[in-house]
Amino acid sequence: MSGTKKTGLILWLTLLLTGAYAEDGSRLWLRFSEAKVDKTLFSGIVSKTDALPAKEFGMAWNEMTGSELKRQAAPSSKSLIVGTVNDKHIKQTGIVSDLKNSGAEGYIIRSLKGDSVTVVAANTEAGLLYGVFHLLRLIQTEKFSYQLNIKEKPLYDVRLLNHWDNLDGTIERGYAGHSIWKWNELPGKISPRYEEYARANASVGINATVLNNVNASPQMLTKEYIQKVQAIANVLRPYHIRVFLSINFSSPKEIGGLPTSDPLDKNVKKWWSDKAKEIYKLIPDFGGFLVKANSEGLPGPMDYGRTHVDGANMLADALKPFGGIVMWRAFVYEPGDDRVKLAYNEFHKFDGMFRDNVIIQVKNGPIDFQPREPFSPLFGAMKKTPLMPELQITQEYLGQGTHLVFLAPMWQEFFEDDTFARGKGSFIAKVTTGNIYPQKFTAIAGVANIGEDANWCGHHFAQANWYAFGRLAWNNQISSEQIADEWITQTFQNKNKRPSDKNCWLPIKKMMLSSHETAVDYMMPLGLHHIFAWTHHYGPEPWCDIPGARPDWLPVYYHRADSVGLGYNRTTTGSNAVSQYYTPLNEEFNGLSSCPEKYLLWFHHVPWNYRMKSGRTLWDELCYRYDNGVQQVREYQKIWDKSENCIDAQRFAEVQSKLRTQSRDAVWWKDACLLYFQTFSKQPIPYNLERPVHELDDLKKIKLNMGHHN
Ligand code: BDP
Repeated sequence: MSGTKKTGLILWLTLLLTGAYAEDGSRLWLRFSEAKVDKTLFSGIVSKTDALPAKEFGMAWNEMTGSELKRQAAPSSKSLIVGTVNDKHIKQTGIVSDLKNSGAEGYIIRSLKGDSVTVVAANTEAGLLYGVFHLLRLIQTEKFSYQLNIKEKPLYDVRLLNHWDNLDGTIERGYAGHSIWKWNELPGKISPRYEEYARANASVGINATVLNNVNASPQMLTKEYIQKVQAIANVLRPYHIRVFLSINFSSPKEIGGLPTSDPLDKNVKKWWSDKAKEIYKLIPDFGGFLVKANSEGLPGPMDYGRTHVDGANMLADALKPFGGIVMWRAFVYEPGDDRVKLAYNEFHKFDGMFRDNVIIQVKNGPIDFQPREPFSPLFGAMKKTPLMPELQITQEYLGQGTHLVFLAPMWQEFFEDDTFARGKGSFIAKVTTGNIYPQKFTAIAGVANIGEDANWCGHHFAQANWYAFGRLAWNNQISSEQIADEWITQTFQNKNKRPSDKNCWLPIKKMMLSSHETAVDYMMPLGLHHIFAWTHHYGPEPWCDIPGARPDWLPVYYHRADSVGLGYNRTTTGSNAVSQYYTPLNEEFNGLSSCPEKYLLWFHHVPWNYRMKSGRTLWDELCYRYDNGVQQVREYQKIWDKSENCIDAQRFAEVQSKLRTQSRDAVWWKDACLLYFQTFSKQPIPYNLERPVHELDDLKKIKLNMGHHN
């Protein structure tokens, strides 16, 4: 090796070991070099040398301590033992019988009495990998001890990301740059990011991914692309991440040369069976298909007079011999009746008619990832059909790549909602994990917010939403507060700022935990929804009413403001969407005074002078909510600026700048909505509140050029 090369290597190693990386957010929450770890915590590791979990631990240990964790043939005092039930050292610990009900992904982390030995044990290597990442998290957050006794297994079987990535590298509703999947380079060239992606997902328990957009190109299933998918699957496999694909229902016609894609046509069936065979030959652990059919103009079985059942079952039959599943989306709505009711009406009648390898993927709310929605009434309504929640990690309707909005509290609210499907206590958390009606398998999806930006997610705090999704998919009972704590400590800690430094992290945690409610306040409080600007869904456009456009894509359809009041009457005297919920929830939503105020304008058309619980009129309350949203964002700016000495310069500056935009946007939202609704209420904004700083006419002229179709 030449002298300069050697110096280069040494420099590189020093940088690696001292943790002097650029603080661009690329290391996500896996910043092991920043953890403060006593080198003598473990004396060595007892594990199979070629096992990935042990390797991952070893790498992290190197980063944390700057030294190698030596391998031991047999445990001694302070050893770390990492192994499956087949390893002799695990057998000797007596843990094996405790792993009986841990399944393929569960694990135990236990300190053995006496000589401070720590054991990570599981039935399979997948379980072991999750166990190792749990142990690392404990060390990173300074929660490790020699008195551990942890037993975990995931609540959902399939915990998957849905990438809405197109084959040309663009991402539908993506705000972090282009796609990380480099289709034009694959399969020859493998980006190093694929493995980093796999590691990050495994570290939070995500075990599956759909690589392409639900608005799927038929190209995806060509031989050429399946080979590219195979190359990605090969990188993800060691991290126990299975690959799925979104498919276009017209594929047999588009790329198969058939005259039809009718699901009952025997040539069409054969085409799909052959296609499945072709895929599984290259990707033996391929997960299956995600399908958006007869939705927003996409093809589907109804084009041939067939039903969703016909379409889903045909695909299920093709995948069945290989163990694949079909995730069939319930996101369907045709212009006509109240959009809120459509998915329920279309799907609940099919209960019990799907094959046992079909699962219906349902968005958390009945419309479309609005800042706040009541849960979709399909949850709990389908008793004999597995359902999986679809959450949106990418912030399409929540400030996109710019606003700081931590989504865990919103998802927690969803999991805690009671469907009353089998009486009180039928929470979504239970319904969707097969604890109310048995489900052969369970799953949960999150629409990814990942792109090729250095920090992966566009906004540094958007990483917390990826992290939170993984943690909740593992266990939907973890509190938002715990998730925020874990994430902040791992993501922002540095050698000088310890997790115990409350002054640094507490205000940031408070900011995160209130940030969703804040966004709801400055965008759409009290049950307002879908008053976004046409196409891009970033800013406000409550006045938007384009002649000839689909009414259910227009804000005026949703808010129904008039001289009497505001909101959509979905009670028994209106569209009667309330009737899709079980008693007593339907009655609670139906009553003006019993309806939770956070959903008031979702279910009721409310007079401007209606008295709210605060004693204010609806109009005044609306003004207060918008104003509160603005004030809160300003508080966040203060919190952030005060934490300057806790955060590295680069991430500090980047978040600071985004908060400034968010603060201006909040005022934009408030002024736009209040000035517009004021043209109906004809009442003054309460005089103790800040005055608008915009003219309504100017706001109406804003046209952001952000693209997109609806
Ligand atoms: C909406 C998005 C649109 C998606 C659609 C879907 O605006 O881009 O294609 O949902 O989920 O949220 O299919």
